[in-house]
Amino acid sequence: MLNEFFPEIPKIPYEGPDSRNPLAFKYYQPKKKVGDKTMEEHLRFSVAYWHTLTGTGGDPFGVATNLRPWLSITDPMAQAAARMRACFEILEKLDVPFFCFHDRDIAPEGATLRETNRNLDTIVEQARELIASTGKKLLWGTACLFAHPRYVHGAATSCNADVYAYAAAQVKKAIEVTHSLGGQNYVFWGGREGYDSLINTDMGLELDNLGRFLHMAVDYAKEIGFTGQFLIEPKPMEPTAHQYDSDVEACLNFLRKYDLLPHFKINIEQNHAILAGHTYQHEIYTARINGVLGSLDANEGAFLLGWDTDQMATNLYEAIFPLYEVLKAGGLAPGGLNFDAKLRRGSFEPDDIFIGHVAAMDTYARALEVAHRLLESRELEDFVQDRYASYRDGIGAKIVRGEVGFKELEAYALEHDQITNRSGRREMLEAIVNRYL
Ligand code: XLS
Ligand code: NI
Ligand code: NI
Repeated sequence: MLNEFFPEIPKIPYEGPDSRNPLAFKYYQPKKKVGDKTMEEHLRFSVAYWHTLTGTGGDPFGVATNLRPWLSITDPMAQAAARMRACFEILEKLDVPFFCFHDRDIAPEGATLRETNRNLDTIVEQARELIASTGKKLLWGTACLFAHPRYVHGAATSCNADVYAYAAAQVKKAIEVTHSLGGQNYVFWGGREGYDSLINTDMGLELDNLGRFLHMAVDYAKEIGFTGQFLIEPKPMEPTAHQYDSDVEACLNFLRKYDLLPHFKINIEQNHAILAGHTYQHEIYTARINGVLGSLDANEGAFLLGWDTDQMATNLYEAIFPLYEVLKAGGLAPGGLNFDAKLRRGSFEPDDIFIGHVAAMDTYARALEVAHRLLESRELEDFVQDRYASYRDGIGAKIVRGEVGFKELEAYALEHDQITNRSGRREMLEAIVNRYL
């Protein structure tokens, strides 16, 4: 096992619910069966490179705080290589099977695009060897089309065609790299694909250009034989005032309009859902009933703050219904649960990386078991089924079968205008859920 950067951290053991050790699992047991699959197969955990390896702890008001063993290495490429080794040490010690990255998380930009691509190739070669020797896998790759100043006005929605071309070159390379590492998905999060103000924006052209861009990606993937799942990740705002892929429904509309629906599924993030004014469950449910549930960015936003705080998920209750939806959808694969989550700025010591992931992994493991028992019991399912019973025969069945129009319904209503409703019993149902915690 790799043991270069965190020598004091052992491979995280399972000690069970009575353990008081922050560096031990209380609930997560990869091989434990929950229904017909193991926890590991259900949850498909992934470490997010940008937060866990590249993140600094800096925020808009303060500088970096994170103490990381590789920061003493000053040469950028040597530091990048050290971070990649540290990534695999973290994956092994946490028993996390997957990781995800943006191109620029893993290797630094050079002075030219050619040099940048060479830097990337060097680190990708190293990642390939580490994948081969550890058996870890790439859940998804993506391109960072938002950090560099060239993307100040967007990438595939930039007003500047040279920027559009550069973004295309970058995504082309990122898809190649993802393909070469056996990546199971490829994500598009349009950080700056939106606008700051409509006063200087041609929204129609920008959206058409984004549609064209994604078609080029689909065509190129086909050309090189990349069969991983393409995912689009909605977020309503930040850093833009409005991001075009604002929520699952907006993505569905966009994908349908530009004829991209057959090629894309959705990567849903809790913090983005709540920024859009939705629950995580709402977004996953919407994706599920439209057949586009792809993958999850598993984090937790602060309900009182209006930005993407990307916290490690530790709120058990909030994790239950998202997993209930995943179970109803029949699972996430080839997607997974990617910890797009960073430690709080005050949690800056190296072992916080492990403490934070263990806390979140245990939260989801426990939530999975609760969601599974709840679904198996059918207590909620039966109630909901019964609530809509009026659509199973009589006039309801005729509505569902499309056999009646307004005239027939009027004739029916004239004969049945003394209506009785039944209670929705929300409080009773919430109390039922509490029995499963
Ligand atoms: C930012 C996004 C980003 C994507 C990948 O808010 O969550 O991290 O997941 O580009
Ligand atoms: Ni994300
Ligand atoms: Ni995010």
